Order: sequence, then C-alpha cells, then structure tokens
Amino acid sequence: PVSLFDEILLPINIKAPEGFCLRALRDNDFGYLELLKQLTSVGHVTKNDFEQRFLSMKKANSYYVVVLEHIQTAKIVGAATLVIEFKFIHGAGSRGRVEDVVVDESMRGQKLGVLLNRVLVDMAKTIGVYKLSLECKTELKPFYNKFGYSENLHFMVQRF
Ligand code: 16G
Repeated sequence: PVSLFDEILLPINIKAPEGFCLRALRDNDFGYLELLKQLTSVGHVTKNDFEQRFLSMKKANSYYVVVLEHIQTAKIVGAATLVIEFKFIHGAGSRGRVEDVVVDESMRGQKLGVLLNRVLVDMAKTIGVYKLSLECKTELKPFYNKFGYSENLHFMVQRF
C-alpha cells in the first residue's frame, strides 16, 4: 500500500497508547470512510472514488491525514487531517488547517483526540506554517483552547 505522506514527519516524541498505531492514511484504507461517517455526511463514495481522491491528495502534496489504527481489529478508530495552504504573504509562507478530527464512539474517553491534536500541532510546526486554524462547534471550544487555539476571527460560511 501507498502512504499519503512520508511518515518521517510524524513526531517521534508522541507515542500512540499500547494497542494502537499512529500512521499516515494509505491507499487501501477504505474503512476510513466509516469513521468519517461519525463526523458528518460522507455520501456515496465508491472504492474507486476513494482511490482517485487519495491520488489527488497525494499529488497535491499538502494533505496529511493521520490515522490511529486499533491493532487488534485493524480498524481505523481515530483520524485528523492537516492541510497546508501555500501563500504569497508572510514571505511566501504557508498556513495550516486542521480538518476532520474524529474518534470512534467506542474509543472515546481515552484521550485519543488529544493525541491526534498534539500530533497535528507538532507536524504543523515542523512544516513551518505561520498560523494554524480550525473550525469547531461551540461546545468544543474549551477542548481546542487546550492546544493553543483561540478565537479571533469570524467564520463565515455559505452552503450549497
Ligand atoms: C468540523 C470539522 C471540519 C469538518 C466539518 C464537517 C474539525 C476541527 N472540524 O467543523 O474539519 O470538515 O466538521 O462538517 O474537525 P460539515 O459536513 O458540516 O462541513
């Protein structure tokens, strides 16, 4: 299988708990979609759609989908994505966005979300983004405050 990004970027000092493995999303991780269904609507995505999207992300070289595999069941039980946006501003710098953070219902309360967020903040620092941001529900604000995020802008959205 092909990994989405070079796992050398994963922080060496942040370890997954016993029984779990922290790694990059792979092209055969179709089961990842099952986990994403716990976050929002996934819609109809075939295996082929998944593979094509994976390839586009790999080619773009700015998508870092980190997954947490439960070794015993070989299931992806946690995931979080870091997206890097290239800019002209800030010395032709880059901006990081944290997206699609989700932990399987059966695995909640084990601080796996904390782990994934720490990993992403560390990776964003390694890559060298000038800022890192995310969107979250009001009730999750205190959770994200713990990782250094604070609210200072209005998030505006239109849906289609
Ligand atoms: C949350 C997620 C965002 C995800 C969105 C999906 C985090 C930090 N935020 O805002 O990444 O894409 O939910 O919801 O994980 P939607 O389907 O309503 O856009």
